[in-house]
Amino acid sequence: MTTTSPWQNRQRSDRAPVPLRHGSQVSKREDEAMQRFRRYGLGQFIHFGLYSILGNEYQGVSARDGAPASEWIRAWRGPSAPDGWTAIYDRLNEQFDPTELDARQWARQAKQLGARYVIFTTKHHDGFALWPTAHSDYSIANSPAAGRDLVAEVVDAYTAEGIDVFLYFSVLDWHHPGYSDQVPTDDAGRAAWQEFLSYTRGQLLELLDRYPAARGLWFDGTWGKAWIASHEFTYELERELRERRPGLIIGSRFRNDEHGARHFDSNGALLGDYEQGWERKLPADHAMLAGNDWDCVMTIGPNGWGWTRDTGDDYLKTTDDLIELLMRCRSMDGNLVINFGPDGAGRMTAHEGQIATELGAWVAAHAAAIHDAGHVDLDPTGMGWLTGTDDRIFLTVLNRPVTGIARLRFPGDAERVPTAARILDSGRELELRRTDLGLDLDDASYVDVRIPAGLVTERAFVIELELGAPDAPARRREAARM
Ligand code: H79
Repeated sequence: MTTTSPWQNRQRSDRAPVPLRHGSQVSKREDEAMQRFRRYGLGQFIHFGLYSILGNEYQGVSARDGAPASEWIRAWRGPSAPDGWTAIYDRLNEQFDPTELDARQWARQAKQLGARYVIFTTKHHDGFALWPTAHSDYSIANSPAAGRDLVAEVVDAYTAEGIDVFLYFSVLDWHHPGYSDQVPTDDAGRAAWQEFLSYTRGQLLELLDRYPAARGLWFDGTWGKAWIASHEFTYELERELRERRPGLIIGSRFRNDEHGARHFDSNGALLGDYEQGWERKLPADHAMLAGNDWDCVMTIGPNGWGWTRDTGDDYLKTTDDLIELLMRCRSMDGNLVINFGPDGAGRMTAHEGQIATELGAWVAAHAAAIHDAGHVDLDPTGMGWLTGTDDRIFLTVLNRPVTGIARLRFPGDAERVPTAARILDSGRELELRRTDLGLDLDDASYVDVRIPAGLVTERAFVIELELGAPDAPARRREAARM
């Protein structure tokens, strides 16, 4: 078996398909749950767990030089790591008590942000379950917060706000004695691994049974060699999860085929309902997605998903950065999921609060261009990102042309062309001309929209173009530039 890069098998349509026992189980879904997924547009990720107590430091010493990320602080190594560090970390359950955590407040903030789904860390790599699982002692039931169930609190509060819930679940587990990165080589190792698989299956079924309102699963930590070798088990488990919860949405990070092909099977078919490989990165263009559903999960700071007490000189993405990312995702039919990392008490940070307010205001004013609008098959404009519906095109202007003219190129035989233009949030009408510039050798026509010189906006603005049948042939080049 070889371990392949997630992207290696993408769109391998030029080859004759090979027979697979554990290939993809699904083709593109059109059911109500997936239709909802396609209209989310914006989501919120929440990373909360034992690591949130620390904020990427311990007793005033920063883990910055020794740990890969704040939520990876258990893996702190090197000179700055405290003596006996992993044992110290593993006992953090004894301090876990998020007394300020009010999931209803989180959900109200997420609503303000304009998020339509939330992905919540039920169990991260450290193995600590935020619900009182029957399958392990390492859970909230064994902490000062015993009696609480954070998964239930989040599912209930967000569902009440009309925000769908996806459960993040890490297969990689630093606490369970049976977890291994390597394929077991002796009987004891195999028995321990089987034990781990049955624990994982138990927790996943338990999550589905306890939280029937949860819509989907967002998997992580599935790159270990032993998990990759367990393709028969994971194939059967996917079947079981789907049977248990019809309509459940499962990400492509869950499993691999018998050749070790992850995300996409050896024939290029997506291994799940949506592409789950876009972690802190974005597709180069819409074409490479081949019509697959996807989301992009993004941190506000640099890599690091749990709370960070001292962000130092880290660059924190601004509202404008996030508007750009959001509209770029929507222009390629994807959802942008912005990560929030509350502190150990359960409080969101001030910067996150600011993003929720500012981005939320922008999203509310431009909702028509975001949730129901998707990819538009027109040339990129360089001015920003295009989204659209059957009868509207939206141009989110991030780079405002100094000419004062926003120009879009349409095929000459387009049956629907812009017939009216306005600024989306204010409704202000804009002058629009369709011209035949003769700028190139094809029969394209160009639509010029005048951006009023007096238009002053604090952030990106959106030009809404109404589509209709062309009422007259495009004007000749004499009419160019109004
Ligand atoms: O939960 C967040 C991350 O903790 C998690 N996914 C997001 C949503 C994540 N964990 N690992 N990764 C993402 C990428 C894996 C990086 C690895 Fe490594 C490279 C694992 C082993 C080699 C970085 C370097 C971590 C340890 C060494």
